[in-house]
Amino acid sequence: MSETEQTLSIIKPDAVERNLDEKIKLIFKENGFKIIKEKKIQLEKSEAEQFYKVHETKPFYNDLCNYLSSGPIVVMIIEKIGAVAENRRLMGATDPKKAEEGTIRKQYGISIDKNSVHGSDSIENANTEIKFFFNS
Ligand code: IDP
Ligand code: MG
Repeated sequence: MSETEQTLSIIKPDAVERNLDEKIKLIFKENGFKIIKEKKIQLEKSEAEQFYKVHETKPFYNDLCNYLSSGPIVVMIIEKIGAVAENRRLMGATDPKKAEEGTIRKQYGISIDKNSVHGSDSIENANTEIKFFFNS
C-alpha cells in the first residue's frame, strides 16, 4: 500500500529563467502535492557536481553540471501519497520530445538537457537529495 512520501523537486534554470516557477508550483498543488519547503538558490559548479555524482561517468556530466549551476533554481520538498512515482509521472520522460501529453516536461521542456524539472527517482535518493538541500 502506498504511503505519504516526500521527494525532492527542482525547477531547473531554463524554467526559472522563463518565469515558470509559479506555474510549475501550481501544477504540483493541482495534482495533490503539498510543498513542504522551498528555496530559490544558485549552485556552485562543485555543488552541482556533488548533486549529480551518480552521472559522473556519463559523457554529458560536465555540461549537465555547468547547466544546473548556470542560474537560479527552485528546490522543493514535495509531499503526497506515493510522491516519488507520482512526481516522476507528472514530470514526464527525460527527453521532452518523448514525454506524455499533460506532463511538465512535455509542456515546458526545451530539450533533453533543458528539461525544466528534476525529481528524485527512488525513496532512498529522495532522502539523500532532501538532506543535500535542506540539511537542518
Ligand atoms: P531524469 O532527470 O529524468 O532523472 P537522468 O537520466 O537522471 O534523467 O539524467 C539527469 C539529467 O541529465 C536529465 O534530466 C537531463 O537533463 C540530463 N541528461 C540525461 N541524459 C542526457 C543525454 O543523453 N544528453 C544530455 N543530457 C542528458
Ligand atoms: Mg535522474
